[in-house]
Amino acid sequence: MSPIDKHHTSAQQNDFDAIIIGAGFAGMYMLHKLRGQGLRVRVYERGDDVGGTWYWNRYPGARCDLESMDYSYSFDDDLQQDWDWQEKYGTQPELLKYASHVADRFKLRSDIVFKTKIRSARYNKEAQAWTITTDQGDAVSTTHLILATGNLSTPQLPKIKGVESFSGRRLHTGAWPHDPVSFKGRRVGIIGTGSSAIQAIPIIADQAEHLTVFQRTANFSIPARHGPLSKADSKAYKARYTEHRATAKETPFGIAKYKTPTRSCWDVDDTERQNIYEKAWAEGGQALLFAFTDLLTDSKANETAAEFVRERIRKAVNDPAVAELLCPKDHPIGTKRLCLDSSYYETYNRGNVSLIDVKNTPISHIEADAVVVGHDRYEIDDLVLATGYDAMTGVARDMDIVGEGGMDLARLWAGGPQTYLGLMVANFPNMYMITGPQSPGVKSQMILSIEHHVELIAAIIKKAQIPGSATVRVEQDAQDGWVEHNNAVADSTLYTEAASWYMGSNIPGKAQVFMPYVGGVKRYRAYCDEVINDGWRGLKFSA
Ligand code: N01
Repeated sequence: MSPIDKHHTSAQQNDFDAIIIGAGFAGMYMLHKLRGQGLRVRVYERGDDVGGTWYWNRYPGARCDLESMDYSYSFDDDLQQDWDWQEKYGTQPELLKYASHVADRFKLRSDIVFKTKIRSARYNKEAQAWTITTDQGDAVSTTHLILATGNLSTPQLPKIKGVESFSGRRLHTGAWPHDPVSFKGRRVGIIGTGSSAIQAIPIIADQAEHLTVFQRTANFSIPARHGPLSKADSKAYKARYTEHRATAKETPFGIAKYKTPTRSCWDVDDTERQNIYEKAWAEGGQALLFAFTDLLTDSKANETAAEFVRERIRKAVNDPAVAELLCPKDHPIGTKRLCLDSSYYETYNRGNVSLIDVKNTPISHIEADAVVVGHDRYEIDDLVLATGYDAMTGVARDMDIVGEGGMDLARLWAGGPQTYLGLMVANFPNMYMITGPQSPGVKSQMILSIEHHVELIAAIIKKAQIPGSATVRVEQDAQDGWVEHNNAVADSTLYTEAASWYMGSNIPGKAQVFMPYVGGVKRYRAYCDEVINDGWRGLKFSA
């Protein structure tokens, strides 16, 4: 008899009403919410403290690309009024401090088991329970299972020959050491030019003797224009917090100031269009993408914005050949996550920074002390891997999650994720995902989407507590309809033209399917409201 079977035959009642995997912003709020409903809840977290993304991503320059006043919890007015953000965009240390403050304030840590990784989760129909096993050898049962595992939490080593044999310091941005890392006097190589690298490069360049950047795909980046947050600005925002939070829910991205655009790019002449882009560039942040209705649906419209940014890159970088290499030309702007930076392009004007194109001549292999590209050998002391994540579905591949009828989640999703609203999966009863694939999560202000999902899950669980409703299943038709809708919305945009982690393109062998919901926050929330008003259409509650 396996430990799992033994556990079930001896248990009269499940150990917990709910188990939550992950103690980032999603897991913390879910714990607070369910405890408030009187449930017995346990959270498992592989790190040794709360914070999720902000616990792991300690690379130099790590900060949020959404403004702190928006990227924060709204569920408790006292919390949002009491907490004072110091800078416009939260730094990783400040965000981690905020997570810790929330954990203290709501006394969350007593129900979180740290330094524990979940190995497997299996549904047992007879026991009406999930059994969870951990890397510490525990097996516990729960009525409800909630994956608060994040979308970018499975760091990827690049599939480059010899990467394991590098004998200097090898650092992945998503699993950065906790002790400070100094690059003073070091020859550093960095692979990757996504959001993480674009934040880290200017800071590493400032310290290192020499920094060599290995770029496969140039990315569009916009100045963050970040700086200190004045007490007066913070106070004014807080005075209208309720209104800002409500407005955010009516926008595509979940940010109050990025309203749904109303004009096509072709409604204005070239001069006015240029002025609008100039204004968005001066404002910084994601504003540029919300300038017109058709930037992400019409290639020609998109090209007007893309060329505007390329012109800014050419102006910022002194060497025309380097500038041209930094100009993205193989994907529409905004179809990969738009990066925000502080002096990224200008960093290439420094004498101690070189840019190596590894698109035309890929990195052939890595040796103990060098990265080899074709016939060229770049000797380095430290190798920084800013090579991203097995995004959105990586966790399903990492854990052994088995639902009804022996259905294996990783196998089910081998051809791309299948979910109902990015929230639940057919044949996985009482299992929920916070900002799962096919929900707007990563294409929105994440904490707003987390709060929405936490509240939906809490409401489903409340309904399941009514006698005779304990098991919640997704109807296959409802799921198929949502998958079809998700794909149709993505296909009506330019998003599918980019080889991005949204598409799974960064992981060799992964199905190329567009994963997030890009219909926008407002539309998604309206759809969910309809589902609820229709008696939780698509969900079946049974004894
Ligand atoms: O990862 P990425 P990231 N040889 O996947 C390159 C969020 N985030 O950690 O594009 C050479 O974007 C790869 O090249 P290519 C944000 O949502 C947010 O930077 O595949 N290069 C790419 O350049 C973001 O989108 C914040 O051709 C290789 C890079 O590595 C997401 O996290 C900050 C390679 C990976 O870029 C992920 O960002 C940071 C190889 N074999 C991150 N393999 C903020 O809030 C991979 N690459 C600000």
